[in-house]
Amino acid sequence: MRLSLLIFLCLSFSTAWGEEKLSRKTLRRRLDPIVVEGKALGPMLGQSIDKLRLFAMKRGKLTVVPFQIDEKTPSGNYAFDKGADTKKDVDNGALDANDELVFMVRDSGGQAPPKSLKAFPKFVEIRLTDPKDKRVAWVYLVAFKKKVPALADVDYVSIQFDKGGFFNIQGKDFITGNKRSLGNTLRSTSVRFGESAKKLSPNVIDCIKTRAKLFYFAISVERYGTEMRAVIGAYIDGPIRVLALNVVEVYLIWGFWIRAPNSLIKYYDYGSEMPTNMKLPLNIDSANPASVARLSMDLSPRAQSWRFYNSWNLAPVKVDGVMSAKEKALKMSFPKWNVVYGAEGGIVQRLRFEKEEMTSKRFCRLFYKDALHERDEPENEQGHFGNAGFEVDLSGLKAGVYKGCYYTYFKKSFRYGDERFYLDIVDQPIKVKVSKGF
Ligand SMILES: [Ca+2]
Ligand SMILES: [Ca+2]
Ligand SMILES: [Ca+2]
Ligand SMILES: [Ca+2]
Repeated sequence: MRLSLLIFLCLSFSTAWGEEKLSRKTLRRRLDPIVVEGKALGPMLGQSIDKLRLFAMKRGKLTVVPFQIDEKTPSGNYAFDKGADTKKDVDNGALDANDELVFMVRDSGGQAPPKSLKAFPKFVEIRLTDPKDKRVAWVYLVAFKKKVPALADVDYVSIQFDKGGFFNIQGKDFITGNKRSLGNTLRSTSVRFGESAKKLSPNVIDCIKTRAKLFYFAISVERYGTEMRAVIGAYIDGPIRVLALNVVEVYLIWGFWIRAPNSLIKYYDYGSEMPTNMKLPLNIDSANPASVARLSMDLSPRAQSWRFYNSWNLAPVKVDGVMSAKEKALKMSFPKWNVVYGAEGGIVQRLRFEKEEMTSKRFCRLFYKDALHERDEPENEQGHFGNAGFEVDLSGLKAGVYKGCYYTYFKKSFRYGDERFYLDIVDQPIKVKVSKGF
């Protein structure tokens, strides 16, 4: 009798403890944005977006956390509400299958006990799991009928345009802009680190550089960033991300333009993602020399005592405007990622394609030059200064659409190895599971 009572006590104790353990937030990741398509949010479909709020358990209390819902039109374009070429969804502000719920993983919390959810008219539970270590966290999307709680007072990232059409993007650790690059949103010309506009480092970059050397019917065509048209057509500026429609065109030859239809720039508080659909209007020769496109970031000599390293060259080399023996001996294979960093901060860059063979062709490689005396127009500060990026071999590509994405992450107080937190965003995407509320 006494024994069975003891066993009973043990069992009930372990169950209670088990539940408690289960419901705690264990997820450690902080940087990742979470994007959930409407179609995964079943019971919330058709609800008015105005009346939705996202909650997380914080210190034992369900608290409103920052989120945004980006609507998409039936044809799959974002419903940009600002700028020149705005679009509207057709369902009068309701959540539907192709709209997107977006929030930051850091705002998640523990699992809410059922009694704390009783007051919610309608909700779904969203569980987040890190695929690497199985750590978990939760948020709750709630649809209200009448009394809707206030939104969280947080704006992680914002975009400001000035009269000339130039813009600045402010994230957590940085401000970037294209002030010195007329009419080309791809060519950022400024990166400054700091938490507020008042306390910023000097601008550490010269500019982002794009180059294409193509062979078409054995005619060599060279194109520089200045011959591109890239403008922000329309945009969404929410608390979690800025989405801008990037209209990119590169004049090729004989009236042909390489167009990048529906290309976007997504800015989060840690940096940018630039998914680009490159539409080649014609077949490119499989010639020797190769047709190559280059994308790189040239630093400014103001970036003093900065270093470069990457996925194939883990020992940092000195950025000082001179190619050292170590720099000349860098392994030039196409990098999984590149890092430049110094006292002001660090910048991680990645270029990935939907089809991996795009980066495994013969002339795909690292681009790296640290040679201040060698001009590399167009530029604001003469010469290559830790100019690091990617060269993609376009030889033999057939006409068609090629999908890729260019990622740039900015971090102040960057320490060697910090890139690992950013690489997980794409390499180890957080798993999302939505369950119906009772
Ligand atoms: Ca929609
Ligand atoms: Ca909608
Ligand atoms: Ca050097
Ligand atoms: Ca330069």
